[in-house]
Amino acid sequence: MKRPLHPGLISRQTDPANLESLFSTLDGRITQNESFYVRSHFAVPEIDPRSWRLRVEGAVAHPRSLSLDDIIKMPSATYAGMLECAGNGRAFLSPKHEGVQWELGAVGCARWTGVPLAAILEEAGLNADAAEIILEAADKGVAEKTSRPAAPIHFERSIPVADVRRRDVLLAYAMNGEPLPKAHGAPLRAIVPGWYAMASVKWLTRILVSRQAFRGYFQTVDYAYWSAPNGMQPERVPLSELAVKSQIARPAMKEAVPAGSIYRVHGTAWSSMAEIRKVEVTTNGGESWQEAHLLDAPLEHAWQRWEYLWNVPGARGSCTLMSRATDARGCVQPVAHDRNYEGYVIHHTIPVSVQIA
Ligand SMILES: Nc1nc2c(c(=O)[nH]1)N[C@H]1C(S)=C(S)[C@@H](COP(=O)(O)O)O[C@H]1N2
Ligand SMILES: [Mo]
Repeated sequence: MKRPLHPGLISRQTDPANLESLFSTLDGRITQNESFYVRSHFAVPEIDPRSWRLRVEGAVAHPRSLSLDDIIKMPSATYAGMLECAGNGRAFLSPKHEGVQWELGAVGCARWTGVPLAAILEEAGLNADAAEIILEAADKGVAEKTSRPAAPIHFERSIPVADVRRRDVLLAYAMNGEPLPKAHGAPLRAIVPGWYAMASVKWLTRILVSRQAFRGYFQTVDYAYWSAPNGMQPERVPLSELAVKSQIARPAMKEAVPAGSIYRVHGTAWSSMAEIRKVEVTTNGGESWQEAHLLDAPLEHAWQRWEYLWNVPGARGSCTLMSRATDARGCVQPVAHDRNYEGYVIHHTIPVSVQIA
């Protein structure tokens, strides 16, 4: 029997397909491949895994051209790592921001298997003056935020050399024990844990070691924000680290909750390279907050599930819930969106209104 392509996903855009997961169906800590959100800027590229090569070039002693077999034969690593799109939650912003109108589901956590990027760079021999690693992909098209007609560009993104090791960057060929699905970057994608997922480049074709800071479209025009430290000239800075955040899976927005019941409010929480210290829940629009129970032990690159047993009032009416995470560094979710990030880094406490019925 042929499995439907995306049964558990909500379409947010077609051509290319952009799909979000139903966060309200959150169950285990790991998101299944069929339910994992898909965020692609261009059409899925046609790649024949037999002729596919990963080129490793630039400021290295031994440039390489690796087949998928070469990569699979290297010592592998596996970890549970979450990905969140930098635009997750954009639909809740007011005023509206342009871009895909993601609600809660442009986020997930999967087990990735692959080769550490550090091992590949070690084999190639980084030059002493190597500064950044540019991850170049096979997909290509005309960038959205350019005046047309413009030449097509490839999707590409860079990471500083120091972050490759510090963040356990992986070149993954398997997702939850299955070969990496096409939509998620087959045959090989990067996983950059702790960063917004635009850095986790899919359909990799080239690792280019650069001596300069890369200024590509997807880290200057898109997926970047204006910064002007100490009155300096404003410049575009690439988005990178995930901000501390929690989300409520249930109740879902506008759900009817039985009056007088005990209701299990639950969700997940995460932060970049820091464990979650606590999650608090309000059921009265922020007047008072109660501490939720963390269900998962901290695991470096994964999210943590939490729950709170709510004594639902006996009287009918409407109610506003919110959750608020604090990480081990003391970072707390803010009450409002920071507009300097435009339609990205949406991690404020998002209200969930329910009907007590
Ligand atoms: N080559 C390529 N890599 C990409 C993208 C893309 O469009 N092309 N989208 C990025 C963005 S914005 C996100 S949020 C994640 C989504 O990964 P997923 O589709 O596996 O969930 O992939 C990133 N890697
Ligand atoms: Mo994204």
